[in-house]
Order: sequence, then C-alpha cells, then structure tokens
Amino acid sequence: MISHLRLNTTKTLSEQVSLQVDSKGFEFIIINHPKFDAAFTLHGAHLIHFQVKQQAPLIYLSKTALFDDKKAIRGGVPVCWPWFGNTEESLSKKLPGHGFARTSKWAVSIIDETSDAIDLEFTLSANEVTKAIWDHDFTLTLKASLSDHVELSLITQNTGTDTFKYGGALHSYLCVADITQCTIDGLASTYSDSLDEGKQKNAEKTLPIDGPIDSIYAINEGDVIVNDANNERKIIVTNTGNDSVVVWNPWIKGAIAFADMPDDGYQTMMCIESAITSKQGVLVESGQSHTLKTVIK
Ligand code: TA6
Repeated sequence: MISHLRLNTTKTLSEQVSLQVDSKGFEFIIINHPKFDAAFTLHGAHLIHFQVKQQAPLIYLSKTALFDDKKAIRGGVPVCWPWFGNTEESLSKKLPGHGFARTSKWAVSIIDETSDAIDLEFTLSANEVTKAIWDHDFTLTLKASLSDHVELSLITQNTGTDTFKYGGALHSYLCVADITQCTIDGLASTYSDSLDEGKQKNAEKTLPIDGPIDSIYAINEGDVIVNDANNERKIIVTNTGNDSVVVWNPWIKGAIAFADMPDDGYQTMMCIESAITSKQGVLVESGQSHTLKTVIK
C-alpha cells in the first residue's frame, strides 16, 4: 500500500524500524515487524499504514495522498488538534481546519519492540509557530502500540499556567473492501447531521452506507463495529476520552472534489473517529493532562 512511495532508508532506528525519505526528503518511519507492517510520517505523527501479515490493510491511505509539509495527508489517522473541523474562532482568524497538529513536525521519542508489538511515542511541544496560532503552552504525546491491532493514545498536557480548552479527533480512515457492502453497528439512536446544518436526526440501528455521510454521534463508550463484508471481517473501534464518534465518507462528488483522492477512492474507506466535537471541549488545567484514545482491531 505504500510501495509506490519509493522511499530510501536514511537511518536504521532499531531492528524493525527505519527512517526513510521520499525524493523530496519527506520523512517516514517504516516498521517491518515479523507480524505486521506499518508506517508513520513525522509530519503530523500520522499513522499512514497498518497491515497484519496475510490480512487486508486495516488503515486506508489515498493512492494520491500528497506528502507536503504544508498539507494534511489524506488517509491514515490524522491527529486533529486543538480543535475539531472549523470553529467560529478558527474561521474568523482564518486558522487551519482541524487544527495544526496534523501539519506540524513531531519528534519520535521512544521505540520499544517485542516479538508481538512495537511501541512508539511521538511528541510535539508549544513553539513560536504553534503559539502564533494558539497561544498556550502544551506538550502533546501520541503513544502508538502496534501488534495484531492498533492502539493510539493522544495525551494533551497543559504545561502553562492557565487552564485551556481543546477539541479534536483521531480521525481514523479505515480500509474496507467495498463501502456499499458495509454496515455499521454500535452507534447511538440519534445523530447530528453535518451535511444538513447539524440537524438532530434519528439513526437506524444498523447503519447502511449508501451515500455521503458526515454524522456526529454523541457517544463515548461501547464498540463501533464496521461490518466489512467483502473482506469477511468486522473492524471494531473502541474509543475513550472522546465525547463523540464521527462517521464520514465523502462519496463520489466529495472524492472528485479532492485533489488528493482518486475519484473512486471513497469506495474503500470509512472514517470512524474518536472525537471531541462539543463546543465546551475538554478543559485541561495547568499541570494536568487528558487522554483521547482509539483502539482499532
Ligand atoms: O470528520 C469529518 C470531517 O470534518 C468532514 O466534515 C470532512 O471535511 C473531513 O473531516 C475531512 O476534512 P479535511 O480537512 O481533512 O479535508
């Protein structure tokens, strides 16, 4: 799924992990574990690939995703932070949608590997660039534990003196065989429809996917199950620290409008996001931290 990127190794970080670059010097952390393959970019601490050997990939990456240090990557698990989508403030100040974490360069700080798993830790701390956008002191840590499944924990630490509010998402793009053959279970009985001015609507118990969808379900417990029928599997997503689950697929018109997704790219992806979307967000006091997590099996 990432072989088309034509990467060259610049540094071996451990037996199974290397730092690789594309022809423009864009940096990737490539993981070749005996039981699975995975890849991150340092740009955004973005998981762009995860596949257990002999299985279909779990995470979708657009074949035409752009690897550019100014842009967000289409696919994988974008770290949307410190706000979700656009807020009144981000619109009025012309700040980036879904915040700046996904377009910032992170550092990789810990790598621990066993015969079953690899744990990595990425960090991003407040700096001049982030302070010009969002004037708070913070350290953001993405802990990734990869084994026969994916666990991502985003820890927001307030290193300043004042309480701050944040929102965001682990905006996971799941890889499915055929979206028209997928259904979703485990969502709430009502949702806010972002395609219809956020109107509250009643949901079906088992959700079919037969058109564009951008829905916010105000749930923060239980499993969300994607029945990926043509892969003969169920993808189970378990979130914690969130206030909602966002379900998104742009469908054909949306895919055509994206420069970084093939026109048929919507057919093999489904976003199930561990999100903080409410206006009140999460308040983090000075010296305190909050964890937003997703587990994808
Ligand atoms: O999470 C759903 C959403 O906010 C949609 O409204 C959609 O625009 C999507 O994220 C992708 O956003 P992006 O900024 O990555 O194009």
